[in-house]
This record gives sequence, C-alpha cells and structure tokens, in this order.
Amino acid sequence: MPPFPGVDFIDFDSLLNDEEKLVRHTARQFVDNEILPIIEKHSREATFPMQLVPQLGELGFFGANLQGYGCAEMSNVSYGLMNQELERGDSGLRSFVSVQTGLVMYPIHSYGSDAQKNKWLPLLQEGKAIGCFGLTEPQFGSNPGGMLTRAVKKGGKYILNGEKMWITNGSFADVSVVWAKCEDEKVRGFLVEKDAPGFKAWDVHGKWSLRASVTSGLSLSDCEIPEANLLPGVTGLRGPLSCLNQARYGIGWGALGAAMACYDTALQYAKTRKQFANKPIASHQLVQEKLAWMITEITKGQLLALHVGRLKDQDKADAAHISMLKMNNVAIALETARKARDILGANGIVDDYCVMRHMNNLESVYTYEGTNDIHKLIIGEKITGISAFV
Ligand code: TGC
Ligand code: FAD
Repeated sequence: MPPFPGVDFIDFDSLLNDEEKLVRHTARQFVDNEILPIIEKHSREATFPMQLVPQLGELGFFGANLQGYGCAEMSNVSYGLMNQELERGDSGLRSFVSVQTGLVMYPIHSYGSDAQKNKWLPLLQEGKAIGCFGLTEPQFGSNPGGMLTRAVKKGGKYILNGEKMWITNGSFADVSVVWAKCEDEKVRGFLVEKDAPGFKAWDVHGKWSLRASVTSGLSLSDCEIPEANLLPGVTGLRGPLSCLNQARYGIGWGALGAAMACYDTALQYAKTRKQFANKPIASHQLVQEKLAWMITEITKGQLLALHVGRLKDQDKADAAHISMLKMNNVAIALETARKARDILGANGIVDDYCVMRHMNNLESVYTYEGTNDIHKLIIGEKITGISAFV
C-alpha cells in the first residue's frame, strides 16, 4: 500500500511549523506501517490491537500534550495532528489514546495528589498501565449530573455503589477514573484499581461500530477504596466536564482523519472505476459534486481545528469553541463516509475498503463525548445566554 499523501487543497501545510509536520509524519508512518495492515482483521474479530500499546507509549502518544512525568509536552496543534492520523487508521485507536490522555492522565495531572501523579502518570505514559473514564450510567448519558453512583466515606475508606455503562477500555483498565456523588450531593472523582473489592467490569458485545475498541460496563458494589484515591483537586460536575474538553478537542481533529481516508479512497476509486462510454465515474458531474463537497468540508474542518488548536495553545479555547469543533468535524466526517460509500457502489460495503468501517465507527463518535445535538445546545447557550438544559 503506498504511503498516505495527505489531504491539502489550500496549502494548509504552510500554516504548520516543522515540529507539527514531524509529529504528523511520525503518526502517519505508524498508521501506514502498523495499523492499516491489521485493522480490518481486528475490526472483523472485534478485538483491540493490544500488541501496539508499548509502541504507542514509546512514540510518546500517551499524554502527549501534558507536561512532565515523561510526557512528550507537544503543542495542542501537534497533538491534534497526531489524533488526525490515528483516526485515519481507526476511530478505536484514536479513542484508546484520547481516553488514556484526556480522560485518565489529564484528571490525574490536573486534580490528583502528588502521590497519585507519581504512581500513575509515568506508567500510563509508557502504556504499562491502562486507564478508563467512568461517567456515563445506564440511565444518565447526556445528563451526567443525574448520576446515581454514590461514594460514602467510612473510616479511612470510600465505599462506592453504582453502575457505569459504555466505558471504553473498562474491562482491561488497571485504573478507572470513576465519578460519583458524595453525601453532600457533589460529584467527585475516584481512582478505582482493577482489584478493588466490589469492582467488576464486563464487555459490551454485538457492536456494529467501533469494533476494534473494547466498550465495557462497570459495576461497583460496596466497592472499597482507600481515602487517598479521591482526586483532591476538584469538586462538582466541572471536574468530569473539563476532561471532556480535552477528549472532544482530540476528536475534532481525529474525525478529519477518518474523513480524509474516506475521501482519498473515493477519489482513487472514482478515477479508475468506469461506467457508461468506458469513462471513469469521476468524469460524471454528480460524482464530482460529491468529491467537491468532501474536500471543501475537510478543508473548512482543518481550518477550524487549527484555529481552535492555536487558541488552546494560548489557553484561550472556550468549551463552546471545542463543542463547535467536535460537532462540525464529526458531522462532516460521517457525511463524507456516507458519500464515499455511495461512490464505491457495492464495493463500498465490504472490508476490502475502509469506508464502511469508518462510517460505522463515526456513528459512535457522533454520539459519544456529547451527542451532535448536545453540542448544538452548548453553542446555543453560549450565543443566547439561555440554557436549554433546565
Ligand atoms: P452545567 O450546570 O452547565 O455545568 C455544571 C458545572 O460544570 C461547568 N461546566 C464545564 N466545565 C468545564 N468544561 C465544560 N465543558 C463545562 N461545561 C459545564 C459549569 O460551569 C458548572 O460549573 P460550576 O462550578 O458552576 O458548578 O451542567 P448541566 O448538568 O446543565 O450539563 C451541561 C451539559 C449537558 C452540557 C453536560 O452535561 C454535557 O456536556 N453532557 C454531555 C455528556 C457527555 O459528553 N458525556 C461524555 C462521556 S465520556 C465519553 O463519551 C468518552 S468516549 C471516549 C472515547 O472512546 O473516545
Ligand atoms: P441519551 O442521552 O439517552 O440521548 C439519546 C438521544 O436524545 C440523543 O439523540 C440525544 O442528542 C438526545 N437528547 C438527550 N438530551 C437532549 C436534550 N436536552 N435536548 C435534545 N436532545 C436530547 N461514556 C463514558 O463515561 N466513558 C467512556 O469511555 C465512554 N465510551 C463510549 C464508547 C462508545 C462506543 C459509546 C457509544 C459511548 C461511550 N460513552 C462513554 C457514553 C457516551 O458518552 C454516551 O453514549 C453519550 O453521552 C450519550 O448518552 P446516551 O447514549 O445515554 O444517549
């Protein structure tokens, strides 16, 4: 398979510095050489390629935009470009890295005690420990503030009771960042280690989306953890929601990678597939309209991602900016995948091509980390000053 040439219609690369291009190149090569040859098999068999985790650690991909503890300390733009390339491989791969980085390392880094940081961050950075993030519950998805999971302090321990659902990497995580309400009704974060008494995890089967990613349920039944496993630095829903800003930002870039893979596949196919008068289907106006739509939306998405990335690097990115990035780029990626599937005709439905896998993956990406409509409402609140959630 030839190396991926990238998608750059308006000399987007002239907006990137050498470090950003180098990070993208490294991630691109990793995906071309290590992911693309095996991903269809993993997706078919519904397994995550665990053998690649040490390499992801060595490349500095875990916690890449965090400071210290062995992290790569890259800019948010470089981190975004890395996510773009990983998701060009598969959304499940990008999910693995986003959860580890934005939802596990970030809260420990931002809200953890020194002992928690020293214990977990180096291990998570190297991929020697894996983490997961337990916010969603069976009855509370878009509205995590309603969560039923409870933490009660008893002597030197916390006792946790509740259930978390749809948790990426839950069943093989060494540490779960679990969000629970305490006796004062305030949400706090807890580090639950995999062998904590009363903790169980099980896998969701039968997914037609994100098949190369493990999705789990967590059950906490009088689960005892030491008092020292409370994240001391944050109280309230803003704790978990601040982590979501990190992961949503990575998704905003990542979705572009999936869109690029679908666009590039459709373009190459359309130039070689012939129908009517022995002409390539790329010569038909309706096919060109689809390809033109894709490249236009990908280009607009790149500019939005880059600008939000530059704002984030200056600590000026607002949560609503990140919502617009996640909402827009996932929606255009899903539509790109659907149009690419159409251009491939019957070939679009088989795993000789990547488009149906990306299309199915993007259905989850459209829903997780805040559904498309929830992000519309976050933007709506920002511009009107009126919350639609109350
Ligand atoms: P609301 O009253 O608006 O806010 C409560 C407190 O939180 C603060 N806040 C934020 N802080 C930081 N970042 C944000 N994005 C924040 N949004 C709100 C807010 O200022 C307030 O703070 P304080 O100090 O005044 O108390 O909360 P609400 O209950 O009305 O909910 C708002 C809403 C609907 C936007 C929020 O609940 C939401 O975002 N819902 C979507 C849930 C979601 O995205 N879940 C994702 C779960 S994790 C996941 O999907 C991982 S997928 C992983 C993968 O594989 O990649
Ligand atoms: P619901 O909240 O029930 O929403 C259903 C529909 O109602 C949606 O269309 C939604 O937009 C709409 N809706 C809801 N409220 C409103 C409203 N106020 N106004 C208008 N429309 C509304 N969670 C974690 O905590 N950790 C993880 O690691 C994780 N990984 C995931 C991996 C996968 C593969 C998937 C699919 C999900 C994952 N999730 C995770 C859960 C994910 O965050 C939730 O699925 C998501 O937040 C939506 O919640 P829900 O599925 O309960 O849908």
